[in-house]
Amino acid sequence: MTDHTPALKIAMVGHGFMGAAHSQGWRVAPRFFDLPARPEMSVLVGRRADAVAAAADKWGWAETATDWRAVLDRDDIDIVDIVTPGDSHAEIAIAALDAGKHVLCEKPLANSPAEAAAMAEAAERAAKRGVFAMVGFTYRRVPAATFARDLVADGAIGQIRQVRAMYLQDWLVDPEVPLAWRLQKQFAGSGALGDIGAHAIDLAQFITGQRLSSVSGILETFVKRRPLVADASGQAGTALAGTASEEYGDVTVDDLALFTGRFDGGAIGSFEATRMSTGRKNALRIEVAGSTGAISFDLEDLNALGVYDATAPDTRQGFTRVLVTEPGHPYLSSWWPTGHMLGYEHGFVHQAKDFVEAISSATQPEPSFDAGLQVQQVLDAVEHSAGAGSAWTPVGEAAVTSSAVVDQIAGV
Ligand code: SOE
Repeated sequence: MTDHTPALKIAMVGHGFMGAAHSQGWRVAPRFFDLPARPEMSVLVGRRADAVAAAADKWGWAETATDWRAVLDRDDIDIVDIVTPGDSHAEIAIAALDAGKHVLCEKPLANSPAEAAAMAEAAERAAKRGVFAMVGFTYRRVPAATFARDLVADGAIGQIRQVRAMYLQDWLVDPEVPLAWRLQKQFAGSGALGDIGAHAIDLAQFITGQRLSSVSGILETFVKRRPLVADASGQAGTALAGTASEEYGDVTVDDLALFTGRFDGGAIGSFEATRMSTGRKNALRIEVAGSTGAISFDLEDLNALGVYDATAPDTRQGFTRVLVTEPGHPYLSSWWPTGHMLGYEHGFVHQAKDFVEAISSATQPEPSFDAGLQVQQVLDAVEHSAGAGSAWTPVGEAAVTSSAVVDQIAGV
C-alpha cells in the first residue's frame, strides 16, 4: 500500500467478543497483506458511551458513537461491520445496505429465515449498485479448512459419502454461568444450534461443496434457569457471560443440538453442537469421508489437517498430519516461515483481507447473505424437526414472508 491507496472507512456496531476479534482483523490485515484499499477503523458504535469509549481506546478505533443510524448518514463511512447480538442484525444491515454501505455481518445472519431473507433481498438490491455484503463464517478462512476445501474440490478424496461435523464447547456446564444474551431466544434466536451449529453447517457445506437438503434433529436444554447478568456493561471485551446477580431467569434456548442431514450431492452428515461438552473448549471438528480418501480438521489444532489417501499402498496407508504452514497453503505466503503457527485471530484477518479485496474488485464476497440465508433455513429446519418428533424436514420450506419482516423492521 502507498499513500495513494484509497481508504475504506469502517464503522463497527457492537463491542463484545466478536468486536475484539473483528478489530484485530481490521488492524492486522493491512500490515500483512498488500491490499488494494486501506481499511480504517473510524467509528466504534455502542449503546453506553463509557463502555464504547473504553473499547475504542483499547482496540484502536478513532471515534465513538452511540447511535448507529446517525453513522449511516455519514458520507465518509464505507463499511458497516455488525457484531451485535442477532436480534439487531436485520435492522442494521438492511438500513446500512440501503444507505450504500458495504456490510459485514456476524453469524448467524439473523434470528429467523424471514429476517435472513429480507437481508438477502437488501443485499441483492445493493449489489446492483456495487455495494456488497458478507456474513462472518470465519472458520472457512482458517488455512487448514480452506486447504481441505481445495483438496475435496480437486477430487483428492473422491466422491464424498459421509460428513461428521461437531462444535464442542463447555462454557455452560456450570449452572451458575449467568443468563447472557446467547442464552435468550429474543436476542440470539437459538442456543448452541445457531451460535456454533451454524459454523459446523457452513464449514461442512464449504468443504464438501454440497448443501443440506433435509434434516432430522433433537434439541435439549439441560440447565433451565440461570442467574441474571448483574452488569450489562460486562458484555464488552471477550467475556461470554458477564457477572452473576442474585436473581434467576429462564434459559429460552438449547444447550445441545444433534441432527443428521442429507446433502444435495448425495452425502449423509451427522452434526453436533453443544456448549455442555465437558472438557472440550472450542472443538470445531469435521471429518469428510470420500471414496478414495478422507480429511479431518479440529479447530483446537488449527494448523494441521489430517489427510488419508486410500490409493496409497496398503502398507503405507494412514492419516497424515499435514502441517498447514507452507507458503503454498492458503493465505500462508503473507505470514511466517514454514512451521511457524497461526492462531484463532488469523481467520478474522483473512476475513478482513478477503472482504477488502472483494469490495475493491467489485466482486461478490463469500459467504454472501444468500449463503447466510441458506444456513438460517437449515437451522430453522432442525428446530422444526425437533418440534415434530425429529421428523425428516426439508430445508428451505419454512414460510418466508420477508416483506412482512421488512415492514416490521421499518416500523410500518
Ligand atoms: C460462543 O459460543 C462463541 O463465541 C460463538 O459465538 C462464536 O461464533 C464462536 O466462534 C466461538 O464461541
